[in-house]
Amino acid sequence: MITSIGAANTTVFNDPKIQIQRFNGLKPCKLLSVHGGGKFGFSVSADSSIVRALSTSVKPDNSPELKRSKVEIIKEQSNYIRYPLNEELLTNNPNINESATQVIKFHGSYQQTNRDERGTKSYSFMLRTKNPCGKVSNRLYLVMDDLADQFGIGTLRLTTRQTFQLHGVLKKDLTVVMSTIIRNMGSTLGACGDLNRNVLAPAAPLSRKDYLFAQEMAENIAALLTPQSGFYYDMWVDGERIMSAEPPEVVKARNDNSHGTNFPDSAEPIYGTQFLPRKFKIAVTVPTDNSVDILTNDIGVVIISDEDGEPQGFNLYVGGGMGRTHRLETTFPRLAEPLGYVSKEDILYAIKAIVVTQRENGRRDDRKYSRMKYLISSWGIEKFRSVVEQYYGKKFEPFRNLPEWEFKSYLGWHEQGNGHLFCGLHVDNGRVKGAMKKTLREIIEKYNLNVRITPNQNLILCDIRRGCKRPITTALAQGGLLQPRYVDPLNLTSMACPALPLCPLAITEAERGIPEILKRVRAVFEKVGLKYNESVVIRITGCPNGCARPYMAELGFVGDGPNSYQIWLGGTPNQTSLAKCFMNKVKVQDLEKVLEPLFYYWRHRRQVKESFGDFTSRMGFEKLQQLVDKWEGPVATSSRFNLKVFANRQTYEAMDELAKLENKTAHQLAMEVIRDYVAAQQNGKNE
Ligand code: SRM
Ligand code: SF4
Repeated sequence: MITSIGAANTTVFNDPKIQIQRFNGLKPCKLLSVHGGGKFGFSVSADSSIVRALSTSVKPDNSPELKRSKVEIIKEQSNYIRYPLNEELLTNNPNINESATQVIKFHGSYQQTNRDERGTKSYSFMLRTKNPCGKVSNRLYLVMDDLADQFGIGTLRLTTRQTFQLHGVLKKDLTVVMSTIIRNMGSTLGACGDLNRNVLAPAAPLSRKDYLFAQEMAENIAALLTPQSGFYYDMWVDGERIMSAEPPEVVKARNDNSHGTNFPDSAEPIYGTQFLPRKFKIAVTVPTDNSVDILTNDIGVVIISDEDGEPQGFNLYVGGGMGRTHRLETTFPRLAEPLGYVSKEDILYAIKAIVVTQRENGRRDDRKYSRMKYLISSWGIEKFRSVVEQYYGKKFEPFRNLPEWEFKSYLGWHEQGNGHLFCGLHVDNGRVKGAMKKTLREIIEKYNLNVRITPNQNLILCDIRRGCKRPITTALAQGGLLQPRYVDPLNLTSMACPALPLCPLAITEAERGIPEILKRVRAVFEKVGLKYNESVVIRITGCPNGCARPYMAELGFVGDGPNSYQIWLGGTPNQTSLAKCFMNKVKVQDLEKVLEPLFYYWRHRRQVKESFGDFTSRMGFEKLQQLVDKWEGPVATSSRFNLKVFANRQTYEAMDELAKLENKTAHQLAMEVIRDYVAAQQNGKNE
């Protein structure tokens, strides 16, 4: 038995108001090491899948204490994420101090300023919810919609991790907004901060065994890794714990300390006082469904079912992540890699073992290198696996074979499989606003619908009775929420992060810039003769942190200066390969100089059904660079024919109104409708 893991001592800090239980949170890792040597707490027997904890004496660890980042000290002195936020909330200042800014993240909020405004800073708070598998109850949706109007900037943001963001909440309103969310069975606990973030799972409300199981697992993993010390409820609802009951297997797995994972007497048995070195991200899915961008997560969990479709266990991937720093090659985006297979009874224990391995070994001195991807990169997967196995108490079985991944958007109308329908709606960059927000609210309220947020910033209306399909479709169209066939295919798969004006890390525009960029890409498509229904996955971020996962896109734009972007190429439509940086500092006004030759040669030199991403990877950057450098415009072809359209006034005005909602001209929209119609007729003929 390893007695020193989790042993607590009490430290009283200078401030008399805080007495802190300080655990050896940073130390127990030193007891563990991998195979061989003198100071190990575990041994792995070669012929057995069982790893046993040993009661051998452990050499004292004399290695010098590593430097710790500022945030580590703030966490340690926060009395489990309370101080100094509790005091800062009581002042009349519009903002909170630096330490409280770090602490409030664990409560699900970021302090921000409006970067469009010059002079005095106007402070506000962004709140982010936690919604495992994107599930949002009817009641919570309506509450969030109201809160956005009453206390926010009048919009809701659907995020790339299936949550809501509410921007623009003033400090004086924080308690009322937080408590309203909590009392309506929502939560922002741990939506930000150094802990497990929202757990992704396919948003489709299909009543298939594997999908239901994936969603249940996402909820259980989220519960397992939810903070336990009560700071959230103390801060916002006077300590009243308003939460759903946890499944007993989750409580059992959390409290289990058979393999030295826990701080046994701590208010945070898994996290201790220091929580994790950095944010931590998990996604669960079923084979083929890569709607969750599985390989970009710290842990990717894939359900493995038997021939009768009965879930049996899970494949685990580890070590994905997107964030990087410009011109610092030691930081990089990384794809998760296979770790192994676990049976369904063991999954929570395996997840805990991985989290604890990162807790104990992830770097805490420099936050740029604290994500688990850097630990795995430096150790290699074999060493990582064997350390995890020590905390898990078993060996992983070999990773099971998986079929190809597909991107599934779930847009449009679908059967749920239980007699009801669901309808996936494309929401440009996840921003729910204006007429569309009003319409959505009316529909969700009138038909009493639950919703799901997708990892692609879209929304799914669930549990719709068949008879309601027609009136809902009409109401949606009137609010500008068009069925996918009426949305430009480029928009359907594109994403942009919020960036300016509120994100403090933004270097340039993303959400506000993308409509114009997509229009220009469409124009380039037309110029080089690409068909309307051909598409590429485009993702834009205002900085290299990669919030809209641009490094998985076929064409990624990553802000690297005012009005300039890096161009990343080589991702695939199913998000399974990592893009590479093709060009730096391309000014936004010069994008066509790069895109025109790339799209022109894709059109003319691609292999049958070759995607843009695969084409750019096959050609190689050297060749592509030559093509861009030598580009003098497309060889004149007769790819554009003039088609004049005349309409009566009523039709024109209706068209114009619809077009404005989509930020287009009436002529552009008319051409799209005609093109769609002709394509559909042609497809019909070919079938
Ligand atoms: Fe992110 C920081 C927005 C998903 C990597 N992200 C931020 C902050 C909070 C800026 C800050 O630290 O002050 C942004 C707030 C902007 C605003 O005004 O709203 C922000 N991130 C977002 C969202 C809203 C983008 C979106 O378009 O939806 C996503 C919210 C997710 C959620 O609901 O939990 C969001 N962020 C992501 C993702 C994608 C994902 O998780 O699948 C990533 C890349 C994956 C990863 O983590 O490796 C991501 N965000 C980052 C990073 C870089 C982390 C790193 O490892 O280096 C930062 C900066 C940081 O943590 O220091 C960051
Ligand atoms: Fe902000 Fe950068 Fe994330 Fe965009 S990618 S939201 S600019 S941190």
